[in-house]
Amino acid sequence: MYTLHGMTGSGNCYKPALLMTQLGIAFRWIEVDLLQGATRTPAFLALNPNGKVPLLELPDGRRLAESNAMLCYLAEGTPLLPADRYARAKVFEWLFFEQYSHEPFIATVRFWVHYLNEAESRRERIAEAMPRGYAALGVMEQQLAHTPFLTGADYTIADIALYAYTHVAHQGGYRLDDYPAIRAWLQRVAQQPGYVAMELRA
Ligand SMILES: N[C@@H](CCC(=O)N[C@@H](CS)C(=O)NCC(=O)O)C(=O)O
Repeated sequence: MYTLHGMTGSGNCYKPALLMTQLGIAFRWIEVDLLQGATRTPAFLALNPNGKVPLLELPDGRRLAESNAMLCYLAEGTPLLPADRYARAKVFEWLFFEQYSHEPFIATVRFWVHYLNEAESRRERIAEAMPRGYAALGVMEQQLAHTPFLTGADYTIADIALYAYTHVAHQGGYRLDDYPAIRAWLQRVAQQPGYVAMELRA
């Protein structure tokens, strides 16, 4: 059985949980409260020297860090990660985009505002980050105005990776009013077979 170490409410942790649920892969969840420093204990650092969740333990005991690496590993051989070389590279394109151009601005602002309640003290950093978050949303909007999913006609792990923080972007203060294609896509993703909502922390 797989074991996923994660924090409830973390989009990065939700990604592999959503995928495994959709693929019917059984897993157990171990809650790691990073707000209490649980990712920095010697025991956790022995599992992931980078001190971050999610951390996936495979049934044979091997471990995997990095949410998007988990998506690739778990989706191998399924339609959610196409075998065709170009189609696959297009999925990777969105996974790398998510980590470099989207998550650092959308997830980070949400973390400051929603989890740390530091909207006021981080006002300047938020003001710097938000235009870059909106730029990432603009790139998604442009694509989704033309295709139902990010890489085209089919739902893939690219959609899971980008859905995770886009659907809770409002918790960081982002508004999606000007992004109708993204809003329609969020609904489309939530209608996929086996979809489960992200558990949110109060
Ligand atoms: N690139 C990593 C990012 C993981 C990450 O930033 N995890 C955060 C929670 S969402 C974390 O564990 N932070 C705790 C820490 O840095 O101590 C991934 O996609 O898995």
